[in-house]
Amino acid sequence: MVQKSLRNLFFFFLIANSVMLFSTEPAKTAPIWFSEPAAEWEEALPLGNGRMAAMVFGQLSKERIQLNEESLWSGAQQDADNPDALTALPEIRKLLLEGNYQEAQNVTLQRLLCKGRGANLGKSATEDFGCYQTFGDLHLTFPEVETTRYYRRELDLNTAIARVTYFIDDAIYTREYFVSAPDQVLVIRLSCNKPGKISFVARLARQECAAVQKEAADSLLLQGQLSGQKGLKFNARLHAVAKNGTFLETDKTIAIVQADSALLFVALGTSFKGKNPADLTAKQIQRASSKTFEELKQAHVQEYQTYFQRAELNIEGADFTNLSTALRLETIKTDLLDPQLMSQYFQFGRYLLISSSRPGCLPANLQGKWADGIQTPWNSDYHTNINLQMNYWPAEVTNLADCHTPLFDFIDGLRIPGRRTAKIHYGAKGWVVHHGTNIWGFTPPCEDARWGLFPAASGWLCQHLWEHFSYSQDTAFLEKTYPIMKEAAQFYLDFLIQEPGKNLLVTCPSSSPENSFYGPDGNKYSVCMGPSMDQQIIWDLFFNTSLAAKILNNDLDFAAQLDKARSQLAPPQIGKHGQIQEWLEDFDEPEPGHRHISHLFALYPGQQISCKKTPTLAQAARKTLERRLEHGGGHTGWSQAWIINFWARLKDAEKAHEHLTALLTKSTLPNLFDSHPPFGQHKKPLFQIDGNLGATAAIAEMLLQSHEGEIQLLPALPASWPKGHFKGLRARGGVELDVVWENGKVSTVHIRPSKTATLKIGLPEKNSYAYIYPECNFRQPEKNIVEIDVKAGVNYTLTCK
Ligand code: FUC
Repeated sequence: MVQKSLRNLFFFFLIANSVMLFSTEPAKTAPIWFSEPAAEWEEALPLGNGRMAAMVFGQLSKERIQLNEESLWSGAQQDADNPDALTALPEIRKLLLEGNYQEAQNVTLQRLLCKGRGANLGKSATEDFGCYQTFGDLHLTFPEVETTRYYRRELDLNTAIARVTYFIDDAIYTREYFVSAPDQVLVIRLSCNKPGKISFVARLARQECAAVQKEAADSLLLQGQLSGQKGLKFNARLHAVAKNGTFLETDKTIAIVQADSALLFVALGTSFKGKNPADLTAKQIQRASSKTFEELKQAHVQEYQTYFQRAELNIEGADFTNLSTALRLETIKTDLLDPQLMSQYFQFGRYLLISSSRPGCLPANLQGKWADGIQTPWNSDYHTNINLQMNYWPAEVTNLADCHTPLFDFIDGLRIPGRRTAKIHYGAKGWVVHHGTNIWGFTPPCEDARWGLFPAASGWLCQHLWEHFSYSQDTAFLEKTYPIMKEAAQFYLDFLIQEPGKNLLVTCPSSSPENSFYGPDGNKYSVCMGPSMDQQIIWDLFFNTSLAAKILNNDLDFAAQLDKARSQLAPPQIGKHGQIQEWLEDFDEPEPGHRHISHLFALYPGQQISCKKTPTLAQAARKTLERRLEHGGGHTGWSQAWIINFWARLKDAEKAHEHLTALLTKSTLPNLFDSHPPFGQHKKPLFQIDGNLGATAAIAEMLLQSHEGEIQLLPALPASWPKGHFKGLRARGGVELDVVWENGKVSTVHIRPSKTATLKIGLPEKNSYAYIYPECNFRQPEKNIVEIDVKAGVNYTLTCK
């Protein structure tokens, strides 16, 4: 019944909008909106300035705004490196070389892992590893409301402002919320079109380790210290300014009656890295409250838009903006197409990255910076066997390269503990990190080898340094970060062993992220040597580091050493199902539909496998994917997001679209957050940000690719996206592009090179080149390939037919 009326409604919208269906007017990104307050955290609206974060529920009489600050982590720095590992290493290697997986795994579990409890199976709130935690809540209690004539709660992605509007009789109430980066406070304005209507009580609360005191009629201070000797100290301050209202005398709350409007400021700080949160928050409140709301808002919007407005995407389609976001997500379950929702999802991904990863901040964790509770899912930490890396896949291509920098700083910070781990666990030079880490610099393999033994994570992280250079061509950056890549490579040069059977270099011991195989004795194992993902990551690292040395014209002996070792690495192999093998041997696996598809790293985000350069391997990658999917793969958000990227790289537009739709219909919460187990209240999966960000990168990958030495425009454009445009996407080689397309063909391209170079631009098959302005040296090796010599700083327009 509901489905039927929904269908009728959509039909009406389709007709009503058919006139504007193919309008060329670039639409602003539509807001995410609800017609009711959030009943659960997963329906609230996320705000953030990179460091602080807030979730806005928009409840009428009992408003809750949940607060976070990136450094509020339990735990502390610890020495978890295990000297016994090095003594066990030769024995484990010998056992693996003999094919004794049983014993090798046993010894690894007993002796190679960290001291202590590691990440304690993702429940480390009271352990040394620690856990990212909520800062607490701001509660606002308004007079009880019986009914409203109208209610709307929205997040405007163009301005990063959340807004709640409701009518009670003839009074129109508006609440506006934003987390300002320039002023480092959460700002809330409560207003009404009639005077004297704003009355409320505000309080701050945290479920543990904190106490609240009233500093003045208009100011509260929540202060605390997390448990443990080295537990972080933290402070939250709330300050209120009222227009024409009265402050009441209350205990531990701020109470205002009959104001025309009110402004609230929240500042949050911790003692992480020796900071003084009491001073910092006091200064932030003082500074912010000396400004008007309009000044604060203008500064916030201006700063935010310097990021957000760099890229734009409009995939044209019916306009469903009259439906709430939750309803739109329902509509696509009925097979109705909503390409605009996909454009919005793309911009929401960019919004999330901007709001959780600004320069100078910590990187976005498993939940970006939005996490509720004391024991957050998986500690809301940094998993480095896919999740952290995926968070940053959209950074370069969607023109948020500066939002990538928190990851670079973090990688740099892992070098010191990572060197210790390399030396103590493996007797190796360089630095290493395994499957997961935290803000305290945890680097050894954690509590269980089945997921914790992933020594390729440091190599993978270094790919991000290289990609930043690759997109920007910034040699000063390359020079600065080359030592980090070099040191990571040095670790693998020491860690790799010669596998006598095939006479190849392999990692040993290791595992293929979180997957297991049937050993020759029919039992299930994880510990092995030379899993494909390790080999591919190291290939990538050696290739990039060697190229970096050559570009910098420095360290050429080391580059030669890397080139030699790279040629000896076990290469991708094709197994009995026609698939890319996941392990060095063609093992079968108990879970052929496993969510990790690690052995396709070389296809994405790597470059060792590609349609043009290695068509046979690309075909095997396709088989791998098909096989995973036949067995139920892609059942988590991030796994689905990775799959979309794979299909895009395989140039299969319809499959990419099918999986993007699946992500939106199966793994997306009503506020567009990606979902992932564990399950919360009502057995619903909770939030994890990687799927959002991975799919944002995937949408870009469907529209623009640059990994094969040429810029490919619309390489995986589905039939249901016939018309649209993007602006400001970036390609490797220092190029920014805008593209307009119609009938699935490119019509206009604006090219903004930052480097004088020869560019190769590939158009969709049915497309050909028409004209370029300003004229430049031009060649056309194939009908749909254009080769041009461009000059840095000159803007070119290419028209196509
Ligand atoms: C990896 C994944 C899980 C989950 C966790 C946070 O270990 O295998 O699915 O995403 O990270």
